Amino acid sequence: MKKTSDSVIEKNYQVAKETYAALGVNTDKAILKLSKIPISLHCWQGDDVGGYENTGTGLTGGIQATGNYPGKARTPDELRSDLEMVYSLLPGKHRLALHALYAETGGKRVERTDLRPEHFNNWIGWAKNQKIGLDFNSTFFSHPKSASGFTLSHRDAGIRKFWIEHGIACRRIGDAMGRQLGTPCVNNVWIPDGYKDIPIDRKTPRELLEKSLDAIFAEKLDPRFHLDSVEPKLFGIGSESCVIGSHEFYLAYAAKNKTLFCLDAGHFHPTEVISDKISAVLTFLDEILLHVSRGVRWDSDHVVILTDELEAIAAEVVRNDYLDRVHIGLDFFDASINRVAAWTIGTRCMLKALLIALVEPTAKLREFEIKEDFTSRLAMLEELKTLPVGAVWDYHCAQQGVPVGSRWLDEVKHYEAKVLSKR
Ligand code: RNT
Ligand code: ZN
Repeated sequence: MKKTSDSVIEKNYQVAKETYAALGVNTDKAILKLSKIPISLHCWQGDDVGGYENTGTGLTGGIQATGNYPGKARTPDELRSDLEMVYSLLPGKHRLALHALYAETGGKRVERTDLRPEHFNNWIGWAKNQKIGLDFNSTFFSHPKSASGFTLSHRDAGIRKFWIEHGIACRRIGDAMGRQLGTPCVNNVWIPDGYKDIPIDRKTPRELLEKSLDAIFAEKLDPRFHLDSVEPKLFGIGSESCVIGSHEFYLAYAAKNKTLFCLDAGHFHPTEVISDKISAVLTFLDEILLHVSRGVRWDSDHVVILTDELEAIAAEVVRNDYLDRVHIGLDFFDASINRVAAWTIGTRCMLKALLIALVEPTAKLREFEIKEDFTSRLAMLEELKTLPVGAVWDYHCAQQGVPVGSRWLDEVKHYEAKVLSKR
């Protein structure tokens, strides 16, 4: 296929710029703003949430990566190489979210309670070189001590203690990351705890979970380097009837304890959307974390694409001026396609959705709404959908020195032939 030439990209941009200017939108400003929004890429798309710890349990916790596309990253070095490829295809500077099971322990078995910042030295050094920030997640799954499906809310005090110590160790790691990289590390807690079938007692495990979280968060950490976040969900595989860390539980916990709250797009009833929840929770909370994902019929963690909901999420963040209060992270894992492409598609779509929001004539739409002219509001929203935002996106990519249009795919195919297929 013939590729768009630079002069066409430039010409198309000038037309688009005039089109948007007629609506009072400055596209130069929009792309400048977009270039400063970091997306936190999730390391676990690169190896199907496997990690390099080898506890022998495989992936547990009621989440699942399906597919066996060749080329998955078998070592942290391979994962970093794949990530460098992805970052080279994205306009802007982004971040990386790690999970505790991506520690590098030099071949020694280090228990999760004993993980220390030094086990992430390679990651931190690499992040410094790449000039990217790191976020973190403690790992409460894929471990013999989570085999019962319970961790921080387990009735056994010994098991709870183990996971509390893991949580504490991870906060120190996150704090070290934040200090060394000079940007706050968002440290997210998600636990799988829950019952497959109808429990008699939902109260005791929730009370235990509160106590465990309090113990983990007891040590005060400087928010300039470290931010705590808690992530609820509706159900998992094997926890269909009751999840201990449910929405109400964590929303109340976050409000009371001033932690961040994580909204994962796949963690609600299928007709519920997180776009509608952002302003609701930010009326009361200072900051939130997003796990942008795409559930297909269930919390399936499909690759993020440019859906109406993705556009709505971006629009909520941009229209309400929440960019400083919303940490945008991704959370999907597809093992059925090229994993580097999966990351690239999802992140580029997230950025495109933000761009669409940034070139929206929001003031005009707001005016219609205030005047109760809902006819004009609807009409304009629909007209906006076919404006030439693609030309603005292409120009932005060209300006940032990253592939325009589907050219990125050629690079991924080349990388696949040269690197991934040899694994
Ligand atoms: C699980 C949560 C959680 C995980 C990652 C791997 O349903 O979404 O965020 O996907 O921690
Ligand atoms: Zn998530």
